[in-house]
Amino acid sequence: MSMKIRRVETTPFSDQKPGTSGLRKKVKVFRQPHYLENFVQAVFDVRPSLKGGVLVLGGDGRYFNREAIQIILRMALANGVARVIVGQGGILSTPAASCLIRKYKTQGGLILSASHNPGGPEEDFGIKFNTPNGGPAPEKVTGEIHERACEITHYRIADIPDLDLDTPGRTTVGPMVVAVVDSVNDYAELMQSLFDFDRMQALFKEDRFSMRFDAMHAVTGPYARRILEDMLGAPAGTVMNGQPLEDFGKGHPDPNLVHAKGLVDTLFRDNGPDFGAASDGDGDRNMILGRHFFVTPSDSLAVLAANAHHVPGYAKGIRGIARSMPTSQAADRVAEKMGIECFETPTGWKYFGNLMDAGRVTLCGEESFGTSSDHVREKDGLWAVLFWLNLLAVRGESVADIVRDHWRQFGRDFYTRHDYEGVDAAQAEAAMNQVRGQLTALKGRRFGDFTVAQADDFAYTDPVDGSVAEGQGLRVLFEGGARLVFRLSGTGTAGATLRLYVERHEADPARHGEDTQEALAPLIGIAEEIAGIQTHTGRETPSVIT
Ligand code: G16
Repeated sequence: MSMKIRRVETTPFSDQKPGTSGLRKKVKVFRQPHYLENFVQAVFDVRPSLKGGVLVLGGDGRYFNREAIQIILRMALANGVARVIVGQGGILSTPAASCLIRKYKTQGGLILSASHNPGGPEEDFGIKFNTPNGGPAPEKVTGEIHERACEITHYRIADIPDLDLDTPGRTTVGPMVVAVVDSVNDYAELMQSLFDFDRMQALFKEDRFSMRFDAMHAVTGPYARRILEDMLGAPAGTVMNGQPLEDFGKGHPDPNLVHAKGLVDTLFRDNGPDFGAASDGDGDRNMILGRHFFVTPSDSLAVLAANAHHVPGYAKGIRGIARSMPTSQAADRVAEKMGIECFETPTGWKYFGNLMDAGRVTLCGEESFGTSSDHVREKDGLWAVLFWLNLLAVRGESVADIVRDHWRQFGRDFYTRHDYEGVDAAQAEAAMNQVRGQLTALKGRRFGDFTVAQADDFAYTDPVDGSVAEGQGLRVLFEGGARLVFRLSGTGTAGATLRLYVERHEADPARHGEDTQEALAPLIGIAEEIAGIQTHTGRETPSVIT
């Protein structure tokens, strides 16, 4: 193959700062000349180990995925990468990419996704670099990438024709090997090593049990079909919307009560399936439903931790649990009872990496529909679904009964998140500033039954490397453990998204059946009193309530 390497002059873009999870922008932004190339070159520049090393490459199949992969392959060649492992058809779920990066001891990976954000020519695209531990690059590395992108003057790219991404096998391009691998195999093998596939198979043989998995036309379709239907014997049709589409069928691939409404309706009808689950654009999020029952992600983490001994991969015990700050304190109660460490980190999976690498935590979770363990260094949607399935097979109880039983033991942490999406950035900032301005004065103040014990701007010192992350969300902590958290999302691509997180613990089992919004209504009222979100934004209701 003829091959010419070009050095292309370029100028920096001012907006290439990775957010909560990589660089996410509109497709139009990514398609500007040099835009993707600048960012990718910045990664190669700050990660010299990629020269002569191995890179994992794949994405969630959204619009521009294939084109971006071809560009990155040409740049990998020009930058001296020895081998690139690419998912067939350019497809790799985020957890599957993490699995490959670790399993083949590579120098890292580039994952192309804007996660739960919609896809299509007018919608979103994203790219992030994961380090050799398989996890999203920590703040220090994303900072270096950003700095480099701000001073870039040229990038290197090879002139070669597009490579075939659809046929598994190895191709040699000049000095570089491109290995196109089955997107599912290695990941499915890892799942087999953690879960009791025999018991789950037996569950599907019972006529009494049925399940629906909504892949939302996103990346988990092929993974869920292979594992649930082919390997575990779930009937065909168990996986809904299983064909990955470039625009996710015009849907919003975010597994929550609003965007996975079809699945929710199916589970909430009479005689619906016993178990329902969904995953997002890139396969790292999960939503868990029982018949007539929604499991909050915070509760899910706590239930999985308390039941880990039922699952082969965790039967020997779990070392510790970590949760993001806005995630409810349900998991803390489990950790306390088990006598293991529990960590509270800022929002963003990258903050769990050090704790897992140091062997201090086994399970991690976030309120934003993310749960996983140290089997990879990403959150893992299908893993969480299989964990639940394994649990259902062992305990022989319904999802609702398992959760209610958990509440009886630990009390219930009523929890909700109110999102105000696409609001004007200045208005969102005004609401945040209103809270920030009161932080010192709030301490000791009474609002009805609630007295403020502490109010602060959350900062985190990583216990492993001592790095500090500041400005991670405004917390109002009440006596007795109730909390309000105000935060601006770091994953949006248009305007600002303001998130309000509300929680309170209820020990009395007689009150566990209350409606969440009603149980939290007094606190929601206090939040408005403190932040004036609706006054500042002119919105009467949140865009999404989970
Ligand atoms: C990303 C991060 C998560 C984070 C979530 C929400 O998820 O990986 O750690 O909790 O965004 O973040 P924010 O509240 O800043 O929007 P994903 O699934 O989009 O990669």
